[in-house]
Parts: sequence; C-alpha cells; structure tokens
Amino acid sequence: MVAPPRVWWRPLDRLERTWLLLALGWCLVLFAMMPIWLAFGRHNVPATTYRASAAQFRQRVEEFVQKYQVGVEKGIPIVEPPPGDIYLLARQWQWYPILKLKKGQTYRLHISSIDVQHGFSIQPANLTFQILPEYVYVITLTPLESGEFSIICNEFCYIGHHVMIGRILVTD
Ligand SMILES: [Cu+2]
Repeated sequence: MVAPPRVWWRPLDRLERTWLLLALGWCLVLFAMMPIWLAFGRHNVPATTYRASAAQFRQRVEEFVQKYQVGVEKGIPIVEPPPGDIYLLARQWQWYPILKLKKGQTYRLHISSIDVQHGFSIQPANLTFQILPEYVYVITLTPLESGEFSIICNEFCYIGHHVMIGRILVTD
C-alpha cells in the first residue's frame, strides 16, 4: 500500500487567492448591507402589527364605517374620518370601505383580511403589502398629493381577484 502524500493540497496561487479574497470581501459587503439597509434604507414603511380575529376586525371596521360614513358608491360606503386611526378590510373580492382622506394629515391605517391572503397595492404610488388574515398591519400614512388612488390586489385570491379594486380619495 502506498501512503497518501503528506501534503495533499496545492498551495493557492496568486490568481486563486485574489478571487477568493474578492468573493469573501463581497460576502462581507452583502452581509453588512442587511443591518445597514434596515436602519437607513428609505424603503422601510413605518408599520406595526397586532393580532385580531376576523370577527373582531370586521366588527371594528363596521363601527368605524357607521361613525364616519358620508356616502355610498356601488354598495360600498364612503368614509371620511378625522386624522388618527382608520380601517380598511380586504375580502374576496373587495376593499372595504372607500376612504376619503385629507392631504397633509397623518392617519394610522389598520388593514387586515377576513378570509385569505391578499396583496395591498396603492396605485400609482406603487406601495405594496401582504395582507394576512388574523394579523392587522398598521401603516402610518400621510397623503402628500390629492387625487384618486386605486388599490389593487396583487396576491392571487381566487376567481374574482382581478375585480378586487378599491379606492382612496385624497382631498385638499
Ligand atoms: Cu385579493
């Protein structure tokens, strides 16, 4: 039997060492970006979450609608609340109610689903969130432009997904 050579590996040549160092350096950059981006990235939406059952959330939304309803459009109430806590409910296949907000005021938008997962996407601002049943997302929101904004669902939620379009009206 022949014993294996004592040194079975080849020492790194210059080229190989350079590539390894470059790769390691890039790994460290990417690793550092995670905490840096979390702290300084401007993509982070100021949001908190809490748990609420579908029945609890639905009841809160109904109370909110009863208190601030100013109209109705195609069976969906239009609600004009003062700055502060406002509610939006996602279900197959609508966003409920239609929110009427004032430009420059700050709102705390509570969003949840009462059935399946939906995607909340404000157009044309292109904000997007995953909306899950049993969890309420609270987004601090200050509309900076007046106008009419559409909310589309960007998470396929079965047969009526494409008609799930809501609205936010922002007035001066
Ligand atoms: Cu949906």
